[in-house]
Amino acid sequence: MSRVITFGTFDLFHVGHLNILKRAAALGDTLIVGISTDALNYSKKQRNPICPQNSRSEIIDALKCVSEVFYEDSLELKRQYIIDYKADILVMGDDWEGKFDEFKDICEVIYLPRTPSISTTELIEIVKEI
Ligand code: C2G
Repeated sequence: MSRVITFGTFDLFHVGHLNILKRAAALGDTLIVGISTDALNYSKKQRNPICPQNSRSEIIDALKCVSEVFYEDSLELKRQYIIDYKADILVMGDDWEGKFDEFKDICEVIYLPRTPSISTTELIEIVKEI
């Protein structure tokens, strides 16, 4: 039984998010998803996500490919989350390529190619222009 973990904000949920979650789930038996809190997002990007953390978490939790969700409160706790959730594999999109290699001592680290031509930032820009 192998356990896969991934992390993300998943704001304005779109098909790029779905693709990575499905592909991550296919690498093991159980997919656990750490959802960045609103506070963590604010500290990283100086803006709150459009959708609050409870809505983002509810959407991810409702997906067939996801077994469990939790809140990611701090980037510094990633090692602890991997240990606590007994993850065998960490999956991230390749915009994070190389950034999590430090965890290769406790799990396998896999970067999957991002889905082209869609992102939350682009969606916000498109909606703004309408
Ligand atoms: N993603 C993707 N294709 C896209 C857009 C996003 O594969 N077109 C992937 C990202 O690579 C990431 C996941 O979807 O693995 C979630 O993306 P974001 O919500 O943008 O996550 P981010 O804000 O990068 O948060 O601890 C790390 C952070 O929590 C990651």
